[in-house]
Amino acid sequence: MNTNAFDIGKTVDVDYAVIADAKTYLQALIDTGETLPAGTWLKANQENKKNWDARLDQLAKDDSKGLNPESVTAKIAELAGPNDTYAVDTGNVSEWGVRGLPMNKNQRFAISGLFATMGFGLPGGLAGALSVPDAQAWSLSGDGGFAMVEQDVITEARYELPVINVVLSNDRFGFIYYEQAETKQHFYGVDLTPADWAKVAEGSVGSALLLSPSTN
Ligand SMILES: Cc1ncc(C[n+]2csc(CCOP(=O)(O)OP(=O)(O)O)c2C)c(N)n1
Repeated sequence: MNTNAFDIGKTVDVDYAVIADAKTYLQALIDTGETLPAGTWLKANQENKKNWDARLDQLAKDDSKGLNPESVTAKIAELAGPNDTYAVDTGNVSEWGVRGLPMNKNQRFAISGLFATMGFGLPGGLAGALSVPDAQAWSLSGDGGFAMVEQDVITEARYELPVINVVLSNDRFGFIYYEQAETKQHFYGVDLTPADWAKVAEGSVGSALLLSPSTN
């Protein structure tokens, strides 16, 4: 289902194509009043989803190995307002964002879907603040993606766009590190020199905070 016919069947063959806005179409389906009995597939996946949510909650509470990304997204979920915007960078951080950021109200989520361009998060946050000025704009980046465009925080300050930029630092190109690990390659070009991005931002605009498990 897509509003753009060109995108249908592009990456996977489809049995049944619908050219429509998902929200409108799903509502129209619900409005038919027709239902199917819950089969084993549905029940198994409802159970999977319950287990998965419990697992994410468990990780969010576990700081035994440092600050988990799940703890960070759980905190954002707690603070996020109904119209907030999230701009999420490319990398493992994309997965953390998809898993942890609430999209249950009128929040909007932007990601570099087609090109997977690193460095998308910070300017995306700026766009969020400009697009929905009466809500909180968030950006979520890995340290690699943030390092590419860090100077954009100066632009945010210049135009008084109060974006909350969250940087998940793991001192590596995490996504590529795991790709190399999974495909049993030697690690090459995936380690980043540790930098305190909170201090860099503080030097640029005056305020930033380094979070760790000991930060309340
Ligand atoms: C401009 C650009 N360069 C390289 C890549 C390939 N790439 C995809 S994810 C990634 C690593 C991202 O690292 P980081 O921003 O630190 O986030 P993490 O995966 O650690 O969460 C790289 C190099 C890309 N998608 N875009």
